[in-house]
Amino acid sequence: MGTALVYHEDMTAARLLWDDPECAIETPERLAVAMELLRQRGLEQRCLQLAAREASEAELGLVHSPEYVALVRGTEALGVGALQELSAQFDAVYFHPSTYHCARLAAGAALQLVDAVLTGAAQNGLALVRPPGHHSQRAAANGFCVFNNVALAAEHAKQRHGLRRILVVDWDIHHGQGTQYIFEDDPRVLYFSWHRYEHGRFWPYLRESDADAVGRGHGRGFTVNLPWNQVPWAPDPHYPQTSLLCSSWPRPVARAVPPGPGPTGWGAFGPDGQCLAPDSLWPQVGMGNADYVAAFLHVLLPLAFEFDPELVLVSAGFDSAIGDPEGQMQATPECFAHLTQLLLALAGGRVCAVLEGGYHLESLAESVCMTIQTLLGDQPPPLPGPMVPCQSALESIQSVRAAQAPHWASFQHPATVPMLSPSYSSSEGRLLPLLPAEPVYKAAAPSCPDPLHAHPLAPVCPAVVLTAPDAAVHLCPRGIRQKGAAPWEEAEAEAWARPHEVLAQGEALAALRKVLRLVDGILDGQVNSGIAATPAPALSATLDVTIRRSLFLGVQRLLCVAVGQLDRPLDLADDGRTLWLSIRDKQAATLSTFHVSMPLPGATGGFLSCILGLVLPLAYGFQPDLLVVVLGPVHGLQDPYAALLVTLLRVPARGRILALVEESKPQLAGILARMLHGEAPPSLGPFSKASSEFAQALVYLRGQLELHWKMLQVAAPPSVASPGS
Ligand code: Q9C
Ligand code: ZN
Repeated sequence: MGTALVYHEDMTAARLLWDDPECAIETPERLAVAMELLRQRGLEQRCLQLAAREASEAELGLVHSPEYVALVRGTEALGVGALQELSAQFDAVYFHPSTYHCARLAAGAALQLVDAVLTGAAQNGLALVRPPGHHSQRAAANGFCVFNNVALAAEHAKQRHGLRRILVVDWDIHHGQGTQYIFEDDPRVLYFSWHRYEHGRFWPYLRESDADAVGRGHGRGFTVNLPWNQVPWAPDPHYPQTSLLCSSWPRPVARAVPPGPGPTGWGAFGPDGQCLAPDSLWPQVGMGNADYVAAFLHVLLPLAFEFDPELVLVSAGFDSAIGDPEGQMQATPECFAHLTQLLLALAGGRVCAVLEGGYHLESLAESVCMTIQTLLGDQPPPLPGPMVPCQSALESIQSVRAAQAPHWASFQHPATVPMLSPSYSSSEGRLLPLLPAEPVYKAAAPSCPDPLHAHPLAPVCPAVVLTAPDAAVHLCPRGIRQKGAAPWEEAEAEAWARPHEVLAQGEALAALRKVLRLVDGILDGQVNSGIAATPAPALSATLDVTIRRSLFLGVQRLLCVAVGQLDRPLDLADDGRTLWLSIRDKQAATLSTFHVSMPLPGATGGFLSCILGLVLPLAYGFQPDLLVVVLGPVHGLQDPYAALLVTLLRVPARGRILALVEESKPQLAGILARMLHGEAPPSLGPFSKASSEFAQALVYLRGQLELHWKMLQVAAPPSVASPGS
C-alpha cells in the first residue's frame, strides 16, 4: 500500500480573465510548477497516480445547496462581462468558463483519495487541486474557493464509509471558515485550523476565527481555532537574542554579514546556505518552524490522540510557508515534512492531504514535495533555525488551550506553576546545578558523520539484531529484511565490555557483539535504525557500552530515553552531549538540564502528555544525531504505548534510532521493528485521564526546564516589560 497522488491537468484551465490584484495570485502555474518538481525529484513515479474524476452533482449535494451548484454550473455558458459581474457578488472569487469543470475535478479528486485510502488501495495520499476549497460554504464561493473539497471528502467518509471520527487539520494560513461553518455542530468532524488573524485585522476578518469559537450544540469542542496574532510591523520584543532564518526565499547563498558581537558569533550559515543571523538584523515576523511544531505538540496532537480519529484529512495550504505573499510566515518547507510525519501517527496512518492555498511558486512546490516524500515514508530533514517559539505564538497556544479546556481532558490540568526562583531545587530537596546560561543550540554545532541532506532521507531498512535464534520469527515481521552483517570480533567486544562483569558471560557478550555492529552500522549510514535484544540482566551494561561507543564515534548529541529500571552510566559526563531522560517508578526530578527523570504514566492521558508535553519538546530542542531508546525491566508500557513512543520519536530523531529491549520480549521487539520501518502505530484505545500526581510531575518538570528547553513552554512567560511582577 503506497501513496496516492490524485491530479488532472484540466485543473490548470481556469484563470483570471480581468484585472483584479486580489485574485491574481491564484494561477494555473501553481499546479504546473508543483507537478513539475514532483516529476523532477522522481516522486510522482513513486506514487500510485490517479487521474482525478469529476464529482457528481449528487456528491456536491453532500455539502452544497442545489441552487448554488446550479449557479456554478451556469457559469460555463457566461461571457467575460457576466462572469466578472457574478464574481463580484462573492468575496475574493473569480469565475472562468472552465471553473465548473475544474471545481468538480477538485472535489472529485478529494473523494477519490478518500476512497483509495479507505478501501486500502493506498495507505495515504495527496490531491493536487485547484480551485481550493476551505473557504467555500454551503451556498457561497469565497476566497478563491468554489466547492469545499475537504468538507465533501469528510461528509463522503461519514455517509458512504460510515466513519464516526474524522480529523480535519487545516494548516493553510487562512481560516477555513467554510469548513468550520459546515461542521460546527457535528461532533464526528474535529476541525483544527491555525491562521493569520492579527486580532481580527486579517482576512477574512471574522470574530468566529478566534480561539473562543469552539463549535455549537453537540459540536462544542470540535472546532479548534489557533489564531496567529504576531503583526509583521511589530517584531517580537521577547524573541530571544538567537539566530533565525532570513526572511527570504529561496535561501540566500552565504553573504557578508556585518561583524559584531552575537550569541553564536556572526555570519553563521547553515549547511544548506541558509543564513543564521542575529535577531537584530532580521527580527521575527510571522510564525516559524518552532511555532508550528509547538502548536502541534501542545494543541493539535493532544486533542487528536484524545479524539482518536479513523481518518485524517489535511487542508494542505502552503501559504503558511516562507516566501508566501499572503501568509508572510517563516516556516520552511522541511516543517511540512515534520507536520506530516506527526500526523501519520494517527488514524492508522490514513492521512489524505488536499491542496488549498500556496502562492509562492517555489516555496509551494518545495513544500508539496516535502509532504509527498514524507507520505512515501522518507525521513524528514532537520528543521533549520533555533527551536524557540515566539512570545506571540505562546500567547495563542495558551489561549486556545484555555478555551478548549472544558471540552478536552488533555487540557484540564494546571498549565503553569509559579516561576521558580533561580536556585532550583529538585524534588529530592537538593540544589540543582544552575541551568547553563548558554543557549540551547550551542551544543548543537555541526556534528557527527551524518549524511544530512536538504531532502528527506530515503527509507532504509531497519536492522534487526537478535540474540536467541528462535526469536527470529517474531523479530522479522514480513517485509523487513534482516541485515546479515557479521557481529563484532569477540576480543574487541570484550575490550569494550570490560568494566561490566555481567557482559563477560556468553549470551550477553554475543548480544553485545551484535549491538556494537548495529551502532557502527547506524553511525556510518548503512542502516537508519535498528533494534537489538539482549538478556535482561545485561541491559544497563549494554546500554552503557552503546553510549560510550556512540560518543567515541563522534556523536555530538545523543538522546537516551530509558523506560523502566535502568541505570544511567555513572561516569556519563554532563557536558551537553548526552541528554538522559528516564521514565521510571520514581519521582520527577531534574538532576541537571541534561538529566531528567519522570515517573511512569499510568493512564492513556498521562502517557500522551508525557510524550507530547515532555519527551518530544526535549527531543526537538536537543536535535539529537542519535536516539537510543531502551525498554528495561518493569517498563510498564503496553505494546501500543511503546509503539507510539518510538513512532513519534522518529520525527525529531529523523529516524536515527537504536532500540534496545529485553530478549524475553520478542513480540515487543517485533512491533518496534515495524514502527521503525514506518508502519503506523495501533490506536491506544479509550482515553483515560492522567492522574493529578502525574500531571503535577509534568508541571513541575516544565517549571524546572522550560527556561532552557523552550519547546516545553505552553504559555507565554511574564512580560519582560514589567520586571519583578
Ligand atoms: N490581503 C486560499 O488561500 N485575499 N484563499 C485576502 C488580504 C483572499 C485565500 C486579501 C485570500 C484567499 C485558499
Ligand atoms: Zn490560504
